[in-house]
Amino acid sequence: MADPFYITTAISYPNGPPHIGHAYEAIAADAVARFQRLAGRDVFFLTGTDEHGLKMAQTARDRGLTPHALADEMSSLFRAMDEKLNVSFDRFIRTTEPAHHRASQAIWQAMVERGDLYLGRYEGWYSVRDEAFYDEKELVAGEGGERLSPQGTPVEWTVEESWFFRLSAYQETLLQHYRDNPSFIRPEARRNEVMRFVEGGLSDLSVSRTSFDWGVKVPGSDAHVMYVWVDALTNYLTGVGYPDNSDTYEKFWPADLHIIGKDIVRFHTVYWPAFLMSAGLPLPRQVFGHGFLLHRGEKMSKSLGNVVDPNELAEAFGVDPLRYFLLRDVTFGQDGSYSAEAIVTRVNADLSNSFGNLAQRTLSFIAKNCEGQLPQGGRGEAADEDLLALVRRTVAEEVPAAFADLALSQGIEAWLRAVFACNQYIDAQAPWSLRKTDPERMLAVLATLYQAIADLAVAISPIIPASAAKLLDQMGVAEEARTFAALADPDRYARLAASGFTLQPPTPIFPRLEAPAD
Ligand code: ME8
Repeated sequence: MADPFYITTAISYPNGPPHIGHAYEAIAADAVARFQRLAGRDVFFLTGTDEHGLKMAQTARDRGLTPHALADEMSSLFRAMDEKLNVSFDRFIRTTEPAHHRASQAIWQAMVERGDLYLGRYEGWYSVRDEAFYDEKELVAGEGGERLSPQGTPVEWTVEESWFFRLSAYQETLLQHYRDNPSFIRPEARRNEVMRFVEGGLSDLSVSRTSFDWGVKVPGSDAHVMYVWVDALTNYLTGVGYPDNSDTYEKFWPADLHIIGKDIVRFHTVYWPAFLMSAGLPLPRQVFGHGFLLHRGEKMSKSLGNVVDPNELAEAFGVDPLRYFLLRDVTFGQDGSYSAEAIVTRVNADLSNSFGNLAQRTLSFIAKNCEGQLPQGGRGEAADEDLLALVRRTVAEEVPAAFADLALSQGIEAWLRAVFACNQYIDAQAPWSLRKTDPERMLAVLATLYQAIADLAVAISPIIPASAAKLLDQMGVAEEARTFAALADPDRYARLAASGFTLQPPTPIFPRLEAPAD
């Protein structure tokens, strides 16, 4: 039985359409999910929308809609974006689903039973944009002297009856957990921030609201709805069947990896593990806080007019070029910048000119000069074995090690180095000259290149799945042979060559992109 691997993204607020930051997170998580599938894990990949809370209620009111109607409209755009970007989720969860209400009430009840919830009165600052409570000492002054949250969003003074969660009781247990599990919070810089924050002391957390009713009802306390983060975080349990379906829950919980943005690390690494400990449930193995995507180095905001629709980018450049750019140019865990020019430059250099050109020249040459038959035999030389050994090391060791460690851009760089080595090899061996001078040698060169290209296509498939599949289809590599385990089979090429597969004249996989007009 394959080892389970449970991966999640954050669930997005559907108070507006998705932006490129949402696309980035979905694509990164998808690459990891696809990589783990190729590595033989039994993957469950959860994503979805976070539909409760004051932000949703206020946006709906401004638009003259019910919150539910707003959530329906926008959630479908998130789902459509995921489908367009080839995000291979196993479940798209919506927190308005009845199953999710049951899960949230079940974890709430477990926290009650532990004695960690008590009724009190909240007086303090709340940011609707962040859906977060802040201590006075965390606030910063805005340009006009007004109080702002540390994220720069407006805060309002809030006074209401509220249920509280005894977060203060978990300070030491949390710190001990971080110390015992150094990879619980990644990257390292985020772990340090969280540890400083928790060492500074934890206040009990207000976990219910009475001033509006758009949320999950608190069991036995009808005037209260749960604070949106309590129900939002619980989506990770609902997603695998808690509390109704114990089989999938037992199989996949605890999650292996929560992929989220850096702005919500505190919710995932302080509140979430504390709720789980209180409820007596196991903790996720790892939380990875990725960086923010900036447009030409600027934060995206509606007032700057640079909130880019990911669907438009995918239309303009293609899904795989966009995926490749985001995962190659942005070091996972750090902030990154994008622009149309940067996408065009990167994709043309790496995909069109390097990998695409390598595949296109090799395959069309074979289709034309070997009557479509895969080259076999011929006179091998040391250079062939050297190249294949380098490719093997790349696809069997470097790329999987980097991807498993979430060093996505490093894995891609290792892959690209092997592509460059193939291009050097083809230039040095010049099969087009050998055709007349030494056809026996030509056969060995072409066979070497064919194997190298097929293996490189498999290894990069988590990043550019549709293009890799198209290329492997053209090359006759069977679907079941597109895994890391299959790459370890030394006879795979000989079997394919002997299968009688006929290579048709190929169509280019990565057409060159045009620079944008303006
Ligand atoms: O935070 N670049 O929802 P959200 C990269 N509902 N990532 C970005 C980004 C950017 N410019 N802007 C946002 C929420 N993100 C909550 C999550 S999880 C139980 C609840 C990331 O729609 C952000 O960091 O504001 C988060 O991980 C995700 O997009 C959804 O953000």
